[in-house]
Amino acid sequence: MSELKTYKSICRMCGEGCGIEVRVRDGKVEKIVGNKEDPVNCGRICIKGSSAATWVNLENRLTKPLKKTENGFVEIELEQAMDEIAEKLLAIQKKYGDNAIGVWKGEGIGFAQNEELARRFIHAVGSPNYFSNDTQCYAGRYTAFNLVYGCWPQADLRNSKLVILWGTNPPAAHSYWTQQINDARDKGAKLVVIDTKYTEIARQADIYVNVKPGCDGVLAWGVIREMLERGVVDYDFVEKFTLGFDELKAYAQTFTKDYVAQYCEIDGEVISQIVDLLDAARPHITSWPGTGLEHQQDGVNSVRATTYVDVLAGAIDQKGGMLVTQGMKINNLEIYDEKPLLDLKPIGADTHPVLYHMRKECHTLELMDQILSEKPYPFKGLVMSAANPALTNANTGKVLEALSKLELLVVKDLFLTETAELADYVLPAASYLEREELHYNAAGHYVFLSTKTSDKGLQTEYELFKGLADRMGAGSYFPWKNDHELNEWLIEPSGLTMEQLQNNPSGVRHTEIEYKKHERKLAAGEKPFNTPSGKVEFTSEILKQYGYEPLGKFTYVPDYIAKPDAAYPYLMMTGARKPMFFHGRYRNIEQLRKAVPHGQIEMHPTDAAKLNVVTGDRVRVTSRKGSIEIDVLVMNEKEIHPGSVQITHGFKHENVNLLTDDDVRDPISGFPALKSVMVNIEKI
Ligand SMILES: Nc1nc2c(c(=O)[nH]1)N[C@H]1C(S)=C(S)[C@@H](COP(=O)(O)OP(=O)(O)OC[C@H]3O[C@@H](n4cnc5c(=O)[nH]c(N)nc54)[C@H](O)[C@@H]3O)O[C@H]1N2
Ligand SMILES: Nc1nc2c(c(=O)[nH]1)N[C@H]1C(S)=C(S)[C@@H](COP(=O)(O)OP(=O)(O)OC[C@H]3O[C@@H](n4cnc5c(=O)[nH]c(N)nc54)[C@H](O)[C@@H]3O)O[C@H]1N2
Ligand code: SF4
Ligand SMILES: [Mo]
Repeated sequence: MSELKTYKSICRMCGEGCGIEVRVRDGKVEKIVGNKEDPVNCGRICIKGSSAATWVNLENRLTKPLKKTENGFVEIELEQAMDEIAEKLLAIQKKYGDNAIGVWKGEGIGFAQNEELARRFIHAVGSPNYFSNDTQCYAGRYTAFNLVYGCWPQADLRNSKLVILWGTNPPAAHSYWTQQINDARDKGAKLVVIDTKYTEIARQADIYVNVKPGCDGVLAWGVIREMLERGVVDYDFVEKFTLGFDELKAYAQTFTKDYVAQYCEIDGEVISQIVDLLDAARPHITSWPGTGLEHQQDGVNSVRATTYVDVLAGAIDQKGGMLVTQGMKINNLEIYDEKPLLDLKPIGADTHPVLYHMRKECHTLELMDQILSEKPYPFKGLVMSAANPALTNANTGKVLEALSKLELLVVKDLFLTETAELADYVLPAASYLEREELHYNAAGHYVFLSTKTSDKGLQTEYELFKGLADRMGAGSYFPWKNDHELNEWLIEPSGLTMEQLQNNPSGVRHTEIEYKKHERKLAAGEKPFNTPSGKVEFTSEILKQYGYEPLGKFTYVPDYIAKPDAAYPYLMMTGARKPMFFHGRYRNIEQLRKAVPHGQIEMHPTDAAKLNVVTGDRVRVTSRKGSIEIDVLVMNEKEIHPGSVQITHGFKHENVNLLTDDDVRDPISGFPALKSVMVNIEKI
């Protein structure tokens, strides 16, 4: 008799955290459907979510640790692999210094406890070098938001009356947001989309603005100027709760409609139309900047300028506005207070001090340079989990050279990825369906405990870090016997119990949502916002402290405008999301790969005519960093600017990161400008 069990859990095929129902037959995941009781996705899941049943059961899933020998990889036992890795890490520290090793957490395990475990581990063994995918993702926006509001806010989309999307395409990237935006629109909300491509969401917008890449800051300042002129400003909020309004007013003067229209190559009237919508909807306004802004040289300041629009409209911490997050009270795994290790020079903390100040994030691009130059100190050993930088980090050529130079590279993954191929040891990972973990939905204040739905006997993230720490003399930092004990300890301060979470797999609300907390705090004599001044900071005290311009000016003009190069006449954007893939992932799921089997370069019909190519033809794309061959996809006239092209990353044979620059960066976050790369294109 076969046995069927069903579990309610949380999907982690991407970072959205949709509720799922997992059907497990005889210990094997058989089918995944949406959990209708989940308050976030309300039962709907995407193609990646349902494909997980195929993904975790793929034939070539890693099950045994691999060790690289002269004859290639050989399988070894886990205990032996862990013993040898720990011994080598200690030997490197002894020979080169405690900071010669580091840890790198990728998107595959997300944020929350897995990120914190990696941070805890590396500090516990005496090195400050924690790296992650977040030096190309999220941390730029996190920095911008925190400089202004002192938190990473949440857009209360469902209750919003106006949604403004800056360089983000939810139907591809954030599926349940699309549902929430649709719910709001059913109640009359308006939608503005600002994007360099006529995306799925742009097609639905009341106003679509086709802005020139990297120029969103200019448009936002144009909107700010008009809001000030027309008095579309919550003066009461501005007066009580903001810092730097006079500087903002003075600077905005430059951004007349004509100036903005010319700079952004748009119709200036659109600014008045946006301000009309802002006026009608305020304060129930949500806006969201995506990677379209973050992956530009003016990323942090462009995002800051978009937040100024929300602040002036009075949307901060309003129902249907930008909510100031109240996280769940949990125990902190990080040990930065006890062991800051700043004297050991966290990599990138000197070149990008604001990022380090805000995020305690070392810089992966700086790491590559440091491995190669050994300056200011040698870096020799890296433990990486759930990342595939050979496909995802800017300037792949340098990534391959640097990672190959390490004395020890350990990669933990479900599959033998392009990065794992470079490793000295590869550790098979338990997937999210094979471990117990806490998940949070920040906008709704929900917490979920995901379940171990099946057990392949593979190592979890906690077991990796505990196992290494035990062997390296830092076991006291990992006293919990297993993931369950760890989770129990984590939630202790919340007042919730594991039983409560287990009995409510569709989520528990940890705190009621409170709006306008700044008013209560002001009355109680507390700091209304978690910034140095306690106010919303148009002019940032932290930036001032580090010698940057305090106001979010459009200071960092993209290279393609400031320093054009005739040898590379096309402007390439990269990384526009496809619903069936996730960065380097899921090309190994046949039904998804079939939908888009190869990478493609998307271009305007005019450019295609100039190059004498049609869809399916092959071209060579060359940048200052490298060259790839790729198929052409000619877009509709309206879909993309003439002169601009787009390539999605994550394809092994058409790896666009062979072309991206690692040295064209946002000066505050140090993020690479992945969405404006100058290239040449030739037919082959
Ligand atoms: N299916 C799928 N979903 C994902 C991911 C995935 O790989 N696949 N990745 C996840 C991750 S880690 C992240 S960080 C998020 C990212 O989420 P998003 O940032 O929403 O990603 P995209 O949907 O690619 O949206 C970026 C948009 O920016 C536009 N753009 C490019 N340059 C500019 C510019 O200068 N200005 C403006 N206004 N627009 C510009 C592009 O045309 C594109 O439509 O997605 C997450 N969701
Ligand atoms: N050109 C260009 N490059 C980009 C971007 C872009 O827009 N343009 N976007 C950037 C962004 S926003 C991001 S976030 C990064 C993401 O870059 P990465 O962090 O490299 O993300 P993935 O390619 O998804 O790789 C995740 C790996 O984790 C593995 N994995 C999945 N689940 C688990 C697990 O439970 N445990 C372990 N140990 N492994 C697991 C997967 O098999 C996969 O190999 O890419 C960036 N790269
Ligand atoms: S959007 Fe898709 S992949 Fe992401 S959590 Fe939801 S179902 Fe899973
Ligand atoms: Mo990301």
